[in-house]
Amino acid sequence: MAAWRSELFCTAFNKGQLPPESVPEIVFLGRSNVGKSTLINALLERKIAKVSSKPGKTRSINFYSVKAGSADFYLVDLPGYGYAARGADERRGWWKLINDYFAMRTKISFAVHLVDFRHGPLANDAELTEWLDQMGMPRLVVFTKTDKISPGKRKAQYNAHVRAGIDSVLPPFMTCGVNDASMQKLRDGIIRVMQEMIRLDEAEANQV
Ligand SMILES: Nc1nc2c(ncn2[C@@H]2O[C@H](COP(=O)(O)OP(=O)(O)OP(=O)(O)O)[C@@H](O)[C@H]2O)c(=O)[nH]1
Ligand SMILES: [Mg+2]
Repeated sequence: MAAWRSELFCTAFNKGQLPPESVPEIVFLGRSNVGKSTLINALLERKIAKVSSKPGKTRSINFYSVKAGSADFYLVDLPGYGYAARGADERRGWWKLINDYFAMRTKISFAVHLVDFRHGPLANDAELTEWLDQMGMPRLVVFTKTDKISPGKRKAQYNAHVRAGIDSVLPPFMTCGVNDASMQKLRDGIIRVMQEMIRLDEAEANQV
């Protein structure tokens, strides 16, 4: 598989700042502090997205343009949801930004939904899942922070999460954003899902 070349393409704090649509957009979503920006840095092998131990670090929609061989796409880092310390106004602002983004864009390929491996999907993850389902948005589930569970317990934990019911276009990936052993598998998975989405879109377009 070709190496990924990337740059920060655009930072949007409101819908007026979103870039023109061009290549497929792969959107990273998940609770605040789950590790979205860390995972993007690991995938891109650069410290390009800002990371913090305090929830609520990413406040804008950040578009990273990626070239992987002949494939061009954006990885889109969204602010996390469920950050309790935010006031009601800020939470409303968050929903507005995210809603505007999903409502306005026609090139969103699929969502990468990050879930903390220690807890599995929580109530607001279920809310997000339902919201994505209502939009018919495909979802790839990625577990983060797997290093926080001892290696001997990981398999049982994985099976327990899957048994509890996880809907994902591929079996959920296990990742640790601070160690890139798991990243090549995820890079390959992301490209595979994106190509499948392009194939489905083309098949649909040919039917009409
Ligand atoms: N041990 C461990 N720590 C991680 C992992 N991924 C992220 N972290 C840590 O978790 C914290 C939050 O990471 P971020 O990447 O900023 O999380 P985020 O989801 O982008 O957060 P928001 O921007 O607030 O939505 C940081 O202290 C990271 O170093 C992981 O796989 N393992
Ligand atoms: Mg972030």
